[in-house]
Amino acid sequence: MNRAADNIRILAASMVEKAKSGHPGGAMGGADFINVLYSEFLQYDPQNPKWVGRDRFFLDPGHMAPMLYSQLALIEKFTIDELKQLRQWGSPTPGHPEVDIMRGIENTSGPLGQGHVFAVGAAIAAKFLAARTGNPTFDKETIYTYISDGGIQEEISQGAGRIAGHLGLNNLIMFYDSNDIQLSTKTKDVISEDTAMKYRAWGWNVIEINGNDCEQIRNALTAAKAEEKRPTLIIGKCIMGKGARKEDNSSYECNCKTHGAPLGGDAYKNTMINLGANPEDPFVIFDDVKEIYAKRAEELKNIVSARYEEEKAWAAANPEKAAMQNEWFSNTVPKVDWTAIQQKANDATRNASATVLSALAQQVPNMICASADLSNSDKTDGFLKKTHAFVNGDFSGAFFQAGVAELTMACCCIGIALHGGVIAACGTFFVFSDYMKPAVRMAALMQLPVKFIWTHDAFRVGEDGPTHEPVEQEAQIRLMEKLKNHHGKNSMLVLRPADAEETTACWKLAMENTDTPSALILSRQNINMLPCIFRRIPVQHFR
Ligand SMILES: Cc1ncc(C[n+]2csc(CCOP(=O)(O)OP(=O)(O)O)c2C)c(N)n1
Ligand SMILES: [Mg+2]
Repeated sequence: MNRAADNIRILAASMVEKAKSGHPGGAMGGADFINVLYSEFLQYDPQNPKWVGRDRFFLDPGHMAPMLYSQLALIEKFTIDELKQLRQWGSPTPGHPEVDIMRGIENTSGPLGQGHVFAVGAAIAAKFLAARTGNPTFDKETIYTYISDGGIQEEISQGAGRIAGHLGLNNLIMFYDSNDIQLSTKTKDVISEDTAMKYRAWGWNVIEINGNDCEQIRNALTAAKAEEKRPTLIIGKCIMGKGARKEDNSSYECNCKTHGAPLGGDAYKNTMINLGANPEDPFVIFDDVKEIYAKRAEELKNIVSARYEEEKAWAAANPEKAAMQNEWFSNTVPKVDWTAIQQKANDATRNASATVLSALAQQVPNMICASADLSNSDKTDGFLKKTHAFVNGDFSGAFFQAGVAELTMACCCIGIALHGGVIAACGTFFVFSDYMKPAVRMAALMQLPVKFIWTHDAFRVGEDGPTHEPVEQEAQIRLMEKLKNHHGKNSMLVLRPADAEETTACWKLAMENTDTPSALILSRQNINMLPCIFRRIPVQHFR
């Protein structure tokens, strides 16, 4: 087992060395955990990466890409040649991982803090799908995530910790690579909280281990999987740059310098020798390591086929639900009777949105709507009134009360979308889109069809004063809209309906947009209907 972890360390350090830039230290420290996870716990189908019931692994610190790519090379998702192209233009191994399910990368990561909140969203999606479909596979799914000191310090971890604990997401297991080192300082220079106690206070099951000890990692993961009520945090004390040596062959462990630079020259050579590699030919997967993963591939065949059998039995007993589930996961546009939606003349567009949301709640069974404690103001309550909110132990509703945490809410919605099978929407005041932009940007990069509902769109918010008046927000979001994504399309679709009828049409466009995020910018105040000669044209003709 240690050989496999050393193999990951060797590959990760060599990738960075070859690229002449990157982050070896964290990757080398986290290798033991990721190796135990992939060789003994993570349940996935090597032949079918998009299997809906697979366990998912969400990386938070994207700078630890070399660890993930090396691990994925051990399961044959990347070739050695691809590892050699780390951080090169156009390569499949960019400096920070970009979502690619076929290669086993569940999320784009880079901005610290967001990745583990995507995992919270995915865990919510799994609970929701289990409740909606009754398919036992969703109850068996485990969402793993890996966080580092940076993510723990990011404010968003407060929202994620609160929500996962509050909702009792026992299908979520988070490993904290606690290596006492961050980019520019030792952690003790900036943090003195009791992190374990913090997560316990949020209702998590917290296990503290030596993060480089296979046996302890294994036991912690086993206990975490057995946990029935709470999310689990495994705090692993890890050694930054484990196995690294300096040019004089003294220890290069626990050193800030290995965070973001190649080990370099003789330090690199000494490290390779120390880890059992040939410095002249380091890009090798050892035979005994191949054996470990070949054995796991065999085990996975049995695990997966048993799961498929179970899914088949469920589908045979529930053919309608099974057909529905297939549609949900194929990203088809949901069927909605748009013509039946009756708007009130001269209504505020947020109210018109509520009318649409009410229809969506009834007609789109795989939709989750969220609000950051403004549902009665942003009018997502149109949706809420037709369902009920998630509570600990009961995910039969479809409304997610996120509390006052706009960025967390947005990231959870992204995680829901990443999980697949579920459409996510979330609302707040437009002015607070400022708190969400980092996530909107990630949704755009990942081309996820999350719907952002932003109300109180103008200076006419009035009596609340300048703090609540969105003045420059639309210019910002329009700028993001027009940036082209990887497919040459606008990064997002931003819609600002001019009256109640247009609100229905805009919601239709948003629901039909399955490959970028959409935003609806809506008014608080009533708006006169446009004097439109086309008013009688049915809404399905709007394009
Ligand atoms: C939101 C955000 N802020 C800052 C950075 C830049 N950055 C990358 S890694 C890092 C700190 C890393 O510390 P840690 O997470 O403990 O990783 P380690 O050094 O242990 O590998 C920082 C500040 C970032 N990627 N994202
Ligand atoms: Mg660290």
